[in-house]
Amino acid sequence: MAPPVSKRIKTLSVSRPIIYGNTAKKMGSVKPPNAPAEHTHLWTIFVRGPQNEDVSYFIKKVVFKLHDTYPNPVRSIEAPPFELTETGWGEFDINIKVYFVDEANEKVLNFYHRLRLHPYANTTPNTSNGSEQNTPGRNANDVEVSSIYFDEIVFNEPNEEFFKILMSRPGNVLPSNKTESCVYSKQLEQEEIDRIDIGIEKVDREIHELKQKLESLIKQEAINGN
Ligand code: SLL
Repeated sequence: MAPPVSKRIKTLSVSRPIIYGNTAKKMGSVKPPNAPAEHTHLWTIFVRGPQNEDVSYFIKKVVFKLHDTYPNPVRSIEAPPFELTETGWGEFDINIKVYFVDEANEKVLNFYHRLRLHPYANTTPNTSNGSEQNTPGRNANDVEVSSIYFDEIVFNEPNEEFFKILMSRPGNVLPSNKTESCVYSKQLEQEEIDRIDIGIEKVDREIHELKQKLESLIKQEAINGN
C-alpha cells in the first residue's frame, strides 16, 4: 500500500533559488583518456545552489539527457554535486529533469539547457549571463565559456512534511552585492532591469519615429497622387 500522503498547505508557496547551465573549455593536446579524437571541448553541465549551498535536502537526483550521438545519453546523477563533465565537439539542447525528495510528492521538473561551447562573437566581458572570462592578454583558446541561468523553483502548496524539510534550511536569499562566490545578486538583477528599461525606451522611440516617417510618406503619396 502507498504511504499516507501528507496534507498540502493551501495558499502557501515556498521558493528555492537555483542556478543551472554549463561551462566549457577548448581542449589542447591534453585530452582525458578515452576522449574520441574528434572531441574538441571539455564541458560541465550542472544544477546547484547560487552560492554552492547544499540542495540535496530537497533535490533527490538530476537526470541529464544528452545528444543521441553520446553513448548512454541518459545520465542520472543521484547525489550532489548534481553535475556531469563530458567532452564533445558540438552544441545541443540538454534535457534536464530534476527529481525532488520523496517527501515532497512533487512532479519532476523538466526543462532544457542549450550547451554552449563557443564564445559569442561580440561579448562584453563579465556580464552575469553567458559571460566569458576574457582577460586581456589571454589566449582565446584559454577562455572559459559559460552559459549559466538563475531561476527559482516555486513549490505551490507544499505538503506539511516537505514544508518542514524546506523550513529546516535558510531561504538563501540572494546577496545584495556581487561576491566572489556568487555572481547573482540583487544589485546585478537591478542593473539588468535598468538595461531592459533603457532598451524598451529606445524601441518605443524608434517605433514612434518610424510611425511619423510612415505617416509623412503616406501624406506625400496622397499629394503626389492628386
Ligand atoms: C550539431 N546538432 O550539429 C548538433 C549536434 C552533437 C554533439 C551536436 C559528441 C558525440 C560523439 C558530440 O559532441 N555530439 O561522441 O560522437 O552541432
